Amino acid sequence: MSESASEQGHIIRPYGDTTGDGMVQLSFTLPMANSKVAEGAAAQLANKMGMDPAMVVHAKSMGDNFTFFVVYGRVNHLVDTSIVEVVERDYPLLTPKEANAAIKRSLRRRLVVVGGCIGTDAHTVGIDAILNIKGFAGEKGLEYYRELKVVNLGAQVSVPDLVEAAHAEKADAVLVSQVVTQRDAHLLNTREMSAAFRESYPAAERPLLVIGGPRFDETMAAELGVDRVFSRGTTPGEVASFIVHRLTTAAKDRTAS
Ligand code: B12
Repeated sequence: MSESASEQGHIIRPYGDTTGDGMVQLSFTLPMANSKVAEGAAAQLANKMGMDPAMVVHAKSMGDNFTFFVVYGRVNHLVDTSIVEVVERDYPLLTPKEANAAIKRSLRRRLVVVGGCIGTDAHTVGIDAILNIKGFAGEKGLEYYRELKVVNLGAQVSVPDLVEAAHAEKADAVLVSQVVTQRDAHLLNTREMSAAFRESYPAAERPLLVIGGPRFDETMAAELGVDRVFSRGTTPGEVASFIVHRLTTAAKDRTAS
């Protein structure tokens, strides 16, 4: 480690027992019955991943032929926090009152939001946390906002049905949830969805496309063809603030030009 970098505080390493000891914890499943050999295999995998020493601290059978492991051990890797890339919030957080006022002022009508889970995904708890009046993490959902009209289409909505609903409702924003990530279904479905909206709308009239789910990488918006990606722990207030900011700024830009 270069002395100046560590002195500046942006080079760090993990710790478990004592500061800077490099200890981390890793969990995974191997397709083997629980046994001494399976534990050895888990330690070998952890070693190959750079953990040395690697201690198997938990092994639990998952059915007959699978074992879940937790391995605790030391890594020598350093982290440079000055080169981390994340999506920072680039819009102000509004209260529902402020969001309603901004919509009224710039759109002079209610802002329409259409949402749902696409593909075969039936995990509606996440989108409901954002849309339903009861909300999430102590915040009311978008249905609580007087100036928002929310149409929640629920689970397993096909992309053509979503596009049709967006047209029928004159949606300003479309909010889509994808929780299942097996075989990258969330990425494939999102790309299909964004392509369908681009095909169906002239560029200037396309609704704002927002995708969310616990295993999305927030830096992937452009690659997926959407306007914003939200990940785990998102609150309704963040989503409402983003939509209002983007759509009321766009309305202002249109008025100015
Ligand atoms: C509850 C649950 C179910 C319920 C769903 C009920 C319902 N109505 O939603 C039931 C029992 C039906 C179910 C079924 C299945 N499930 Co399930 N389920 C879960 C579980 C335990 C919790 C998910 C949840 O509700 N989280 C709480 C919400 C609030 O969190 P969230 O979804 O992350 O949402 C937040 C953010 O991500 C974000 N967000 C989410 N969506 C959106 C959208 C927008 C627009 C925005 C802005 C933000 C946003 O905001 C939310 C609030 O912060 C998870 C495991 C887990 N602990 O996460 C497995 C899990 C998701 N399920 C899984 C699986 C495999 C299945 C099944 C395939 C099982 C099976 N073999 O049948 C089926 C699939 C059914 C289907 N067709 O989709 C796997 C997925 C694995 C993977 N890699 O894809 C998980 C991870 C469990 C596991 N470890 O194996 N499941």
